[in-house]
Amino acid sequence: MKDFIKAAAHVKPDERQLRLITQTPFYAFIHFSPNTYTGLEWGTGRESCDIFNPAELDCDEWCEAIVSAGMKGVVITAKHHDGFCLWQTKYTDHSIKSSPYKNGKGDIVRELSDACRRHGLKFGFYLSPWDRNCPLYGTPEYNDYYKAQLTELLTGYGEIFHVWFDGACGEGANGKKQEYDFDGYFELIRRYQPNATIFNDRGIVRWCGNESGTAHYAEWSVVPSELCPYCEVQTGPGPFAGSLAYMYNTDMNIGALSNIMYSKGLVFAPSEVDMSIRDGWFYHPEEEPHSLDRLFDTYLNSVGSNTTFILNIPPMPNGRFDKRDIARLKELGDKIKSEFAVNLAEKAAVTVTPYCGSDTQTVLEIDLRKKCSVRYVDFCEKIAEGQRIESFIIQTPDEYGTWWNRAFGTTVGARKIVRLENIETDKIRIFITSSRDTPLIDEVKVY
Ligand code: FUL
Repeated sequence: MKDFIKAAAHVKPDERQLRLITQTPFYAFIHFSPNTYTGLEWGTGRESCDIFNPAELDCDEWCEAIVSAGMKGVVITAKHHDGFCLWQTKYTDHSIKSSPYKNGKGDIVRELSDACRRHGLKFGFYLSPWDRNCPLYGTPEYNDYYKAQLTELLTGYGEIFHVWFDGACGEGANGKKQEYDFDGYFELIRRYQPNATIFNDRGIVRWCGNESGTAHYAEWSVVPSELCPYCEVQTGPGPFAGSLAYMYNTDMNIGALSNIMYSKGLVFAPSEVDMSIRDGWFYHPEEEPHSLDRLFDTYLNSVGSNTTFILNIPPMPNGRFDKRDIARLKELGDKIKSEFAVNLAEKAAVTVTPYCGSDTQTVLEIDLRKKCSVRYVDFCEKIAEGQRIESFIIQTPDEYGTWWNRAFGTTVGARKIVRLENIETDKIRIFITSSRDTPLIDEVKVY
């Protein structure tokens, strides 16, 4: 058991995963398709291309709004389940070329990828495997069609940072379901965009298990290989290896010891929280953007809880973002900036002491050198070396020097932001109460 726990502590991200979780943890999603015009969330695939005409489309405006929220990239639905393609694909007429937009000459994937470069944003795409329009769907030939489209997107639009695969697999136009060739799809991405990360409900970046913006109570990037068959297995089997066939992302304790000891081996697969700024993924005029508090809480619960965060903003039928969404994005960006503006630990003295001689329990004491009002403790593990911390406590002393527990936490990983209720203190302890190997804290910030 001991050796297995140690091995679990040394399961590491690959370069792509590391880049995403440390450099691009917050990015935008854009859902845009005939659904924007019909009010549906899942199009039937029988929509006329004539309805798609975003005459006032302005990808620079999208990018400015996205940048204002502090996001670092964009992923657009190049094709959603209705099969309508937003780019000039050679393989179907159910696309922008049959629409009135720019007299059939438009290419929104091109417009957005160019705008992203102008605004310093990374660009990625969603290509729905489920296609309710394509007559080939449900046959082996569909996988060739899908791969041909994937190749167009991977080779025609510059650097792609993230490719998003939806797990949905419904019936197509002929009533049949499709067996997706994910191995083949992934192989193409590796060939043409070796630096891209891949989202899939079962890894390489995996689904957090809900669409309401909540990381798990303990969010582990080290999970059983049974859950993420496309990731490299980095350990031997757990001491009780058996079957975890029942396990899915919606389970609450995916990476917990009580679970991984039954696995056949462990992989590194960070989780991504996906949520829309409004209830729907597509634009519905009657919906309002979520409150600033809800969005900021989600940010703390995702980026601040060892997951990445993809936040959807749906364009309106005219191709613009709703002014209410633009304003909310800016408020969110401003709030993130102002809450994390002054790092009180910048000049602090930090001492690290093993607790009672244990190398897996450690006390980090941060001497802020003067009384401050503390709202957040923000710290991370050296995630390139793996994820180790199981639990921690934040403590501050009272006027007699007695240390009191102020907050409890579980995992840390790439980043943990702990919210405190404006505690007046000059000293803080992060007491790592359990770790799978010597905890390696990379950075501690206090706000
Ligand atoms: C789901 C899809 O079915 C929704 O329409 C949306 O695209 C969401 C992000 O993923 O699985």
